[in-house]
Amino acid sequence: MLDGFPYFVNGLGGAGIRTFGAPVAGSQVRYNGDYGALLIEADDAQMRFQFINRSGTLIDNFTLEHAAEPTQTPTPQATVVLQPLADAFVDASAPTTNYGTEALLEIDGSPQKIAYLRFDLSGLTGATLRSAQLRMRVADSNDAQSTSTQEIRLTNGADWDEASIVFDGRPALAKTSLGVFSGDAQGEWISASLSVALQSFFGEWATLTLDSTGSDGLDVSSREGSDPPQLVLAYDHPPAISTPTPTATSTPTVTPTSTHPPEATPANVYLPKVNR
Ligand SMILES: [Ca+2]
Ligand SMILES: [Ca+2]
Repeated sequence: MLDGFPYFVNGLGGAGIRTFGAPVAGSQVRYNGDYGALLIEADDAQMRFQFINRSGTLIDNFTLEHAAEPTQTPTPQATVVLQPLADAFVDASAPTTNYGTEALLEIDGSPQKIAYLRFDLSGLTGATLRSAQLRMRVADSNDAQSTSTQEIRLTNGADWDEASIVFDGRPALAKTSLGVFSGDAQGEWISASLSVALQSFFGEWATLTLDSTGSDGLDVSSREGSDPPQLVLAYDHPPAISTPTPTATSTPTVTPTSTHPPEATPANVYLPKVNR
């Protein structure tokens, strides 16, 4: 062992075995009883050195342990509840009428009624979304509940205006569904789990749309109503501390140097006795 580094000098693979000279300072083990070889096995956790002679006897071994992983600061988690910046529905049976200030959002398949809800996700740049839920309160009015399924889709947040959006010229719906509402009851809060694909809009505005192919319409409170919709997001902040690099001493060092000239038959083996 020299300056904290283990050195292995293995000369027992050549011609005749020589006698020892004076041990080098720091030497721990030496062996010249037979020929042999150094077996090195390594995995993520350690590197193990074993000198084994021709008869299979383990003469000495040494193990380098991987330095312990630095403790990482737990990623802080947070939950935010967002209400829509804007919401409106459009109605195929009144294709030029704007419903941006109504107290209700109506979703139906016949006639087709589609709701648009804009959320501001600009404060979530760099965060990692863990879960997302859209919560809405079914209206108390007659037949507000629905036995149909409503698809929740994600689209660009900026290309419509609450005060002017109408069925004709409405923004196109995304093909992929983020989640669904189904089986709701009049006057109750309903909740739908959304795909974390919503994260793709972190840092900007996002629009959630609700549409249905069923014929039992759903009426929920809009942001102008008594119980505005809620988007509940659980997310991780970016890690505050990066992982430190391992120290230099964690690197295994094996230096097969020999004090003997090349033409001489090597004979001395110095094997550390650490961690036996
Ligand atoms: Ca509105
Ligand atoms: Ca209904």
